[in-house]
Amino acid sequence: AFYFEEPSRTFNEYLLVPGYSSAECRAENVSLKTPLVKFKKGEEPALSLNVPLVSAIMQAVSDDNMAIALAKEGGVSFIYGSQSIESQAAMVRRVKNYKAGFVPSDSNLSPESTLKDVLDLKEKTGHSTMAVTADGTANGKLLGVVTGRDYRISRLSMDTKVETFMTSYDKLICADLGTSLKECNDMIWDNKLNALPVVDAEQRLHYFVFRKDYENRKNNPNELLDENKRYIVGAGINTRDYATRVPALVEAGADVLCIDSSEGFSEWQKLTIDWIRENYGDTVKVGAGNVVDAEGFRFLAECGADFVKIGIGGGSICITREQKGIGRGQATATIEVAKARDEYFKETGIYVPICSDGGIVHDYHMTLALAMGSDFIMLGRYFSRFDESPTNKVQINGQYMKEYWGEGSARARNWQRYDMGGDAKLSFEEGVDSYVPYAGSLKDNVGLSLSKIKHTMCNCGALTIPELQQKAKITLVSATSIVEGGAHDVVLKDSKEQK
Ligand code: MZP
Repeated sequence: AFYFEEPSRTFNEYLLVPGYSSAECRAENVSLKTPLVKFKKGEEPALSLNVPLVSAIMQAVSDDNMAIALAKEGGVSFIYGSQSIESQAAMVRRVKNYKAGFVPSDSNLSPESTLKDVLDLKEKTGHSTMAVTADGTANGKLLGVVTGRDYRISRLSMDTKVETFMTSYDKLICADLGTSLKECNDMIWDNKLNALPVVDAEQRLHYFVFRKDYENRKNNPNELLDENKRYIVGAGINTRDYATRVPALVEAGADVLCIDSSEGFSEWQKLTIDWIRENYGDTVKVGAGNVVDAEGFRFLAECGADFVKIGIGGGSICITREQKGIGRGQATATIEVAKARDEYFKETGIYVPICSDGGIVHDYHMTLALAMGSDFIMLGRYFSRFDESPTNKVQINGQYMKEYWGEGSARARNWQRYDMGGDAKLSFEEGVDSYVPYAGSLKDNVGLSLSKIKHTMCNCGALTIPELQQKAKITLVSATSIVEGGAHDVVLKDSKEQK
């Protein structure tokens, strides 16, 4: 057997030691832009992230709703693959068709239409928002607007007639196509509207400007859109049904794919990438993984992966290490793979981004993962706690929780992620079904985490991620100094406040 010289370690065992910060080192000067897919020396990657966060390929994390919310903040979701090809492609399509405030001008809805009619059309067209007017045309009196998940929080039944809901939009004041966003917003405020329909010269309705959209967009320079002003979205695939799943996802508009496997150092991944290259050349971007050492990285890089994902057994819901005794501390795996990525770049001139996947507990773990060489980070538990995750919010002992379960749990039944090919289905679980404390909106939480990352980077004298990787000074910490790092030797007044 081969023995590694050093024990493998987790992020919790490390800290960053500050470096010199110049007066320039201010959070507002920090750029978190980072490559998502491989590129040649001197060239730009075909896809980049504005913030180094992607959401996990999991049922409890990444659906279309999450993807839109995260893209608005500059990251990317990978829509989970443990569902039918049709429903996964429909989720991708909904993200790609999402345009804030867009409504179809030929909806043909009338006051007699039911909420179900509206939702069916919304689903069919993939539009995020539907307008309902009194005579069913854009010229008619505006009765209501149906957006996102409104119907789930309302008490309306599917048979409710549209004329009985959302009648608060009783004024139809239109802006002309070409009116600036600022002018629209002024009209919204002056007329006490929540939304402003924008029409063309023939009075055809083109889109809505929402008060909230405007406010969000104004403060949101990170929003991640490709040339057509559509949100960027990823999707998970597996090493079994790729010949049918990949074409469906590509046709739906997925920008990037990722082979979702708990153990990626395998011929199955090579066969999957080979198939994609044979059929699509380099036009379809596909990440691969997961691996935890240099050998695994090189294998996948040579197979042609567009990025490589790192991590076995470190996920919060993962019991792979207990069940099978395989895995590696996430920090050690990241450090070794980053070194391999740099060597590969030196040798070939091809930079293959790496993604540390799983095991992030505190926000500073994100900064450590980046400093250790990760180009971006995949998170499951973190995103599952937000309003935008697809799971139920429940109250347990007076505290709000969200459900969060592993892809290797009996609940997810994502066996293809764990088996090694062939027909046999795995007979034991590698993940658990759990609760996580509800944390509020994605926007607020991501904003806070990124602010911490930026401030820490400034402490290290770095204004970009590559600069952080070059300048970071990282130290191992002893068990007793970890205790020193928290509040200690004081009696806390309110333990809830501390959390
Ligand atoms: P975390 O952010 O919750 O710590 O970890 C999320 C990651 O755990 C996922 O991106 C995936 O790689 C991994 N995962 C998902 N399901 C399981 C499982 O059931 C798992 N074992 O390990």
